[in-house]
Amino acid sequence: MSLELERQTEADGQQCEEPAMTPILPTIASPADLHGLTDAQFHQLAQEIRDELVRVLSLRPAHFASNLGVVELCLALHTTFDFSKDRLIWDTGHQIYPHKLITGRYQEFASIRTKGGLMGYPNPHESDYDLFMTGHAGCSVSCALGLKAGDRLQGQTDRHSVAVIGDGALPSGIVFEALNNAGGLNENLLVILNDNEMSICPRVGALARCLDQARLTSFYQGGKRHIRDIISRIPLIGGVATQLLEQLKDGLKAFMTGGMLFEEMGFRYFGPIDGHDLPTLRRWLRDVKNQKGPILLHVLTRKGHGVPEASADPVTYHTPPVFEKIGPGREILSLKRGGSKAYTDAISAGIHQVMHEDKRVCVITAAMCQGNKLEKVRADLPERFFDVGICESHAVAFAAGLAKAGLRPIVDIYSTFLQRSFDQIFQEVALQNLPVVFAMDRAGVVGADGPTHHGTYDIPYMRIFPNMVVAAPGDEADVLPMLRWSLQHDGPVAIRYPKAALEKVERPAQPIELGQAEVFDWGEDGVLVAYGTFFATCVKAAAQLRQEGLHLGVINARFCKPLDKGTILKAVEEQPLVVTVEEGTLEGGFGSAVLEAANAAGLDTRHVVRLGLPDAYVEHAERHEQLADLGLDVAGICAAVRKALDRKAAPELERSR
Ligand SMILES: Cc1ncc(C[n+]2csc(CCOP(=O)(O)OP(=O)(O)O)c2C)c(N)n1
Repeated sequence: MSLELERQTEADGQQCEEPAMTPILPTIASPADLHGLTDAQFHQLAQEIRDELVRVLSLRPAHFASNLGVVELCLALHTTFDFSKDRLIWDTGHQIYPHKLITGRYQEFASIRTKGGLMGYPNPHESDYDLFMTGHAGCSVSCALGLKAGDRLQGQTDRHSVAVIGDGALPSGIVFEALNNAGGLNENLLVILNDNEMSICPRVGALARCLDQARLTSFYQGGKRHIRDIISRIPLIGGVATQLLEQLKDGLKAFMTGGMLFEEMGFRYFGPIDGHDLPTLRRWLRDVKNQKGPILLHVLTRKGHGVPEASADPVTYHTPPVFEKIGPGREILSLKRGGSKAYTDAISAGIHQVMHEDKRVCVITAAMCQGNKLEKVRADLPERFFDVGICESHAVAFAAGLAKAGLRPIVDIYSTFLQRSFDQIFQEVALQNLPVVFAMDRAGVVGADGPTHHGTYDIPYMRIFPNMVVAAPGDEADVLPMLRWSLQHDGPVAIRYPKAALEKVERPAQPIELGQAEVFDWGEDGVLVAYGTFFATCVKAAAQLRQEGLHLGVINARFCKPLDKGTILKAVEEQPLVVTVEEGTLEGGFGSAVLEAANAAGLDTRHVVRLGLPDAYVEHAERHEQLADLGLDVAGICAAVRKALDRKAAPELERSR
């Protein structure tokens, strides 16, 4: 290796001037305005960015600790490269707020994650500095490599390509596919590993141990100086001997720093360096900027840096609830926890219970122990709790193995992230008819995270497999019985539930039976067929319509596949109006299943109305705003019924009761 990059991570030794009194952040309209700032001004700017993060993010839940941790890295990147032409991809995109603040979006920053405001993730509609709209982890290296190869093929060889990836996202399978490809192509690509020792929860797996090894910097720094000394003291060696010693040095360096893995994959590994020391960061970035081939720069940061509570408890402060701002010593004054219990609470409590009832039951999360609320299970039953990291495809194939071995795995993954595992759901689970239960969290609209995170597509992507049971509890009362039932079923079962507060519909208990809907009320003027937790909303809508003199029945469908044809097709045959209601895309969803079954039975379906998510990406907003805009709240369902019944008055749609 020719370049001598062995530098200490101490500050340049430049003297810090007194911080300027006038705020700097409001004057940064684009990264070009960063040029010419002194070290003291950069220091002040970093502080102002953190203050702005605290000011805005204390008002609403948002990614907090990850953004505090990348302030210096963001400033260093934007002062070393020109991302108006160079390429920058922040993996996942949840840590992009400092980047937004210095790329022309400071004035709008207070609107972040609100309806009509800035998105909490990269968004090319907002700025040319955001190249992809993302929110799922692991694709940065692939995209940056593709951009580099694409630019090169079009003669734009002066464009640099940079991916910043966290140590939590690093173990994703796709990252290794990309590293392998990059090492093979030998493209000039810079991958920055932002190592803060955390995913959302503490990072897991063997790679974590490898990175921990890299933190033994004092040993490494001392070791490499020692080797350099030895080489320089050997007189008059040349040719092969020098080369061998250089190779030995590189090998030892990589081994000692945990970078061997990357070196083996064709990357030159540099670091680890202090990611909060801006002069050091800038110097290293300048050094690696014009190196040839793929480079990995290992940067050590601290999640929550600059806010003591956030750095001490990065799990809570990954996305904290609303909090009271900073006290005199920059501490957070109080977190405002609270709110009602959600479906995730009921499912995780149910999982805990069934794991006690049946020793064969295991649970698998893909780095979402906190989001899935599985902390109690992890503490109580660690042997049957598996956090596999951000590796959804692996999670599903691993569950298939557990099932084949005779266990009863529950794969607890958000609907949107489970998309990663589509092929493993098909081949390793469905095709083998293995008893794997998919607990699909966040199925439906999720509010402020927006289009990358809505659980929109799981009904269609699950119902296409012949032997997959596709189910959804209608309310809280259905949750535990459905979970228990699913574990008795001899084949795969997918259960979806939304990011919503628990609701309970008062009624006598009706046991869960395969493919059986629950008729809550049959109705006279029509029937609302709810798939999932819109059951409670439909009961409220029916009550409201009753006051207007309309008697709408309500069916809690419980199963999309197998569909309760006996009940639902009877409704299509007998009722003047059938409204299907689901919290998923209408393209191939529950309503489509009803139409397909009715069509196959030769029934007239002109009086079947489907309510659900449109064939469009739903923007970020509060969940209740999204449901209202989509006509999926009580008012929307009532309006749809009124409209349909007016239409029904037209002679060609008139049906006898
Ligand atoms: C495919 C996928 N699975 C899960 C998540 C949820 N998630 C968002 S951020 C995150 C942790 C990422 O850790 P890391 O990459 O180290 O970034 P950090 O927050 O530590 O800076 C996870 C698991 C996701 N965004 N995408």
